[in-house]
Amino acid sequence: MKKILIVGAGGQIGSELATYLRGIYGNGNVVAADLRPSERLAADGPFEILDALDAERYAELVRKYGIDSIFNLAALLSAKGEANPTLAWKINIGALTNSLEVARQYGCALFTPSSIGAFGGDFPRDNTPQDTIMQPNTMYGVCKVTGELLSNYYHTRFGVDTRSVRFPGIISNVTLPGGGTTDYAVEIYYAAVKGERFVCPVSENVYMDMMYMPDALRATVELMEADPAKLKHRNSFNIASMSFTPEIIYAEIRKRLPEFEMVYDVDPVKESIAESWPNKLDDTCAREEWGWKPQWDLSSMTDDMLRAIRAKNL
Ligand code: AKB
Repeated sequence: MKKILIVGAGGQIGSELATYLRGIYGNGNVVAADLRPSERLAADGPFEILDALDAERYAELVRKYGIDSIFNLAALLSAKGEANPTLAWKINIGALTNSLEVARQYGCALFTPSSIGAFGGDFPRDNTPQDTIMQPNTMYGVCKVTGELLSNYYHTRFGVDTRSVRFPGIISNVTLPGGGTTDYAVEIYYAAVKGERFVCPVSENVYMDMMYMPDALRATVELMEADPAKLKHRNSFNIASMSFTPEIIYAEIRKRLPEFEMVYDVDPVKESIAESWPNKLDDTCAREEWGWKPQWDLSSMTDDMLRAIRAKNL
C-alpha cells in the first residue's frame, strides 16, 4: 500500500485530493499537510502543519510516515502571482525544489501540477499541441515552465519518478480557488445559486480550458498509477475536457435559472493573462500514453455544481 503525503492539502485541489486518495489507499495512508490547521482534513486521517519552504520539517514528515509518494500542491495562482511576483517565485519554486530534493533523497514518486498557465508567446491557441512554444508572460507561468523542466531534469539525472499534468481551470464546489484567472468559472455558480448578479472579470469571448474536479482527481491518480514504460512524456501532459467563454457558461446556467444575470467589469490583469493562454488544449499524448479520457462536460458539470451548491443552503 502506498504512503502518501499531500503538501498544500488545504487548497482547492488538495482538500478534495486528500478525500479522494484516502478513499482509494486508506485514510491512514494519506497524510495531509498544510500551513494552516484543518479540522476537516484532520477528522478522517493524519494531518500535519507544514510550511513547504521548511526543508527540514518536510523531510522529517517523510521519514516519520515512511512516505513513498508526494503530491506537491503548494503554489500561488496566476492573478495573485502577478500582484506579488517575488513571493510567487519564492513559494512556487521553493515548494518545488524542496519536493524534488526530498523525493530524490527518500526515493519518493512526485506529482507537481503544471497548468495551462505554462503557455505563452506565439503558440497555436486552438488545439494547442503537447510540445510547442512556452514563453509565459506571468510569474505563475514562469514557475510552471521551470517546474516542468526541473522535474524532467530530476527524472533523467537522478531517476526520480516525477509526473505531472497541465491542469485547466479547475471547477469545484468544496473549497474555493483563490487568486486564479479561471476562478470566475467557480464563482459564477455560487452567484447563480444565491440569486446574485454576477460581475465577470473576463470578457465575453475569451475561451479557456476548464475541468470539473472529479475528472482532475481521476487524472492525477491515473497518471501516477500509469505504467512508466508507456510514458514518453512526463512533465507535463496536456489534459482537456471542456473549453468555454463566459457567455457560454452563462447561457448554460440560464437554461436552468433563466432569471440569472451577468454583467462585465473586466479586470485588465486577468484579461491579459486569459488572452495569453490557450483556447483549447490538444490532449492526444495523455490519451495515447496513459489512457486519459474526461467524463464530465459543461452540461453535466452545471447540473452537478448547482445541485451541490444548493445543498449547502448558503
Ligand atoms: C489560475 O487561473 O491561475 C489557475 C490555473 C489555470 O492554473 N486556475
